[in-house]
This record gives sequence, structure tokens and C-alpha cells, in this order.
Amino acid sequence: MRKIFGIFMTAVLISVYASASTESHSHAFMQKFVTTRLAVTGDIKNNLNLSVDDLKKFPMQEINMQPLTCQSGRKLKGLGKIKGVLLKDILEKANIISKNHNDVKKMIIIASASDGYKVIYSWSEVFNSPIGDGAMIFIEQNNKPLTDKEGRIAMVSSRDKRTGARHVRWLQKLEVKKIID
Ligand SMILES: Nc1nc2c(c(=O)[nH]1)N[C@H]1C(S)=C(S)[C@@H](COP(=O)(O)O)O[C@H]1N2
Ligand SMILES: [Mo]
Repeated sequence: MRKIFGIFMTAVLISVYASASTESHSHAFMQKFVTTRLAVTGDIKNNLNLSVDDLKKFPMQEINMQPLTCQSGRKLKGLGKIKGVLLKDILEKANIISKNHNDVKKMIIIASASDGYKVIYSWSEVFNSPIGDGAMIFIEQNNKPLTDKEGRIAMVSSRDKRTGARHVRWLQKLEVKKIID
């Protein structure tokens, strides 16, 4: 009996220690990915390097997000009410270089995060489909600056079917690229 109790107490102590260390580890883990500026580069006339305050100078939009869904279909927590700038408004300011009439149709925008997570948009989605009205770089969540879990700057494509996939926390860079000739 005492032996069983001893094993039980050891298990309790191990699990308490493990959960405490995961907590602190995960916060430090998140902190190192937090980004405070967004670089915009590639096939554009104006390279940009935007702080949160710079982003606030663009027209601000608000979206009430439904719960996120992973690409696998798994339901996740929602983002709530988010506030930020549409991707297309940032790209208008960056001024995409298009020498020929058909160039833009071969372009993509790569949105990358500090942990290496990357997603792409096509120019046509952003400028010639309803997706563009919901592709947002956000800097506020429920009227507050973002927490370390999202970073100071994040992004989401709110009109996607499964919104988890193009939710990019710790957003760092947008790159415009013509991918075929
Ligand atoms: N920077 C970054 N953003 C990311 C990911 C990631 O690994 N890194 N995972 C994505 C995936 S696959 C999903 S489903 C959602 C999960 O969002 P949640 O952790 O807020 O539930 O975030 C997305 N954003
Ligand atoms: Mo996901």
C-alpha cells in the first residue's frame, strides 16, 4: 500500500513539475518569435518596413471572426474581434511592378512568420476575388494589442473555408513575386 502511495505521489509531483515547466517554456518560446515590424519586399516600387504605428495610418478595418478551423477540419479557438489593415491596401502602397498587362496574373504574395511558417496568396485572389476583402494584417484583438501568442502583427484570411490555415501569427514579411514567365 505504501509503495503504491509512493508511486502515486511521485507521479503527481512529476506531472505538476512538467506542467509548470511547459508553461514557462511555452511563454519564452512564444516571446522569441514576436515581431514588431512588417517588411514588404519583392516586385514592388516601394519597399516598406512598417511598425504597428505605421500600420495604424492605413485605413483600419474590423472583422468579427468565427472560430478558426484547422486545415484538418479540427475546430480551434476563435480570434474574436480583430482590427487591422487589408493586405490589398498595403500592396497598393507598395505599388506592384507590372511591366506587361498580364504580369499580375502570374504573381503571388508570400506571407512569412518568424518561426518559418509561410502561406501564399495569388494576386488574383487578393485583387480579383472576395478573398481580398477579408485578407487582413491585424494588430488588435478585442480592442487590445496582440499578445505574445499572436505577436504584435498577425494575419488571417477571414473568408477562407478553413481559417486556421492562413492564420499567420508572428507575421514578419510580405514578398511579392512573379512565379512564371
Ligand atoms: N506563425 C505560425 N502561425 C500559424 C501556425 C504556425 O505554425 N506558425 N500554425 C497554423 C495552423 S496550421 C493553425 S490550424 C492555426 C492554429 O491557430 P491557434 O493555435 O490559434 O488555434 O494557426 C496557424 N498559424
Ligand atoms: Mo492547421
